[in-house]
Amino acid sequence: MTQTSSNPDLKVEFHGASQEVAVIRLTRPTKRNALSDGLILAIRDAFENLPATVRAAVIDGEGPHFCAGLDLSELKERDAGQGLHHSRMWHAALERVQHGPVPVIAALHGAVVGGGLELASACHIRVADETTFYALPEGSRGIFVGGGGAVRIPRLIGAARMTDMMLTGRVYNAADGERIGMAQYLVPEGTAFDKALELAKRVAENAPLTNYALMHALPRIAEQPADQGFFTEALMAAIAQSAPDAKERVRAFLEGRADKVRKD
Ligand code: 1HE
Repeated sequence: MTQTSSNPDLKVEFHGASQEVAVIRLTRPTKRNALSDGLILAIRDAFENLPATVRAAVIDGEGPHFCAGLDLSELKERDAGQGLHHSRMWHAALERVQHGPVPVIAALHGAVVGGGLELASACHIRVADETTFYALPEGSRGIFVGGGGAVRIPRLIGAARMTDMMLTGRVYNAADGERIGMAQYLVPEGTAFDKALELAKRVAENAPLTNYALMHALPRIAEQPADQGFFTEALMAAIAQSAPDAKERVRAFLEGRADKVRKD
């Protein structure tokens, strides 16, 4: 099933037996999926309006590049106040990706640059194929990140690496990107979407409260001082294990009805 978006540069489709995976695709390949204001708002709207059947999402980009970042043709003269509101609009949209209803898996290929890397860093899992490259050309364009990159990217790769990328224009290839933490998976050319969809179907099978805890509790716990983190963890653990779904899943394992952990 395909749901039309209010913006022609974004398509939303549903996959899986019960339409449990939403695929949100940037469809502006002639402009390398550059993110216009309209496209950023369409991403926000897509996550705000996901049907209740959806348990996981994939973000993909049509064509050879995932996303070339901010649509530079829209970067006209803005005064300081307009610039502030523009950045806050990106924040609101990417907040819906990171803290929306379901885990999001990015299928990366080709350019993942500028605002494209900011979008990718708001996702929960990044799968990159061998053509992927990462850059933050903001430094050479005389601007700064504004889509949450200053908060999210250092948490993936460290502030020192991000500083180097922006000061020197350093570009990381797919293998080095995976090594430093840009992506959790590195796959052969042309297979990032298939791998992301496979992972999304698996994520969709989890208990919803487990996925909720991973999206909403874990990042907060990671930011807390240890003593508070242990306490928040205990609260989240108690809530998750008290759900009927958790009790049934544990019973299924004890009765030999559930998969064992396997190394392959
Ligand atoms: C664009 C954009 C864009 C391409 N805004 N139009 N981002 C950047 O600084 C990256 C700029 N883009 C590039 O470096 C390259 O385009 C790519 C490496 C991504 C791809 O190269 P290539 O050779 O495949 O494509 P191309 O020929 O450069 O681009 C094809 C068309 O897309 C061309 O338009 P055309 O009308 O001449 O065909 C390009 O102008 C257009 N295009 N990228 C507008 N970004 C919240 S703050 C975030 C701040 C940022 O993201 S700054 C970083 C912006």
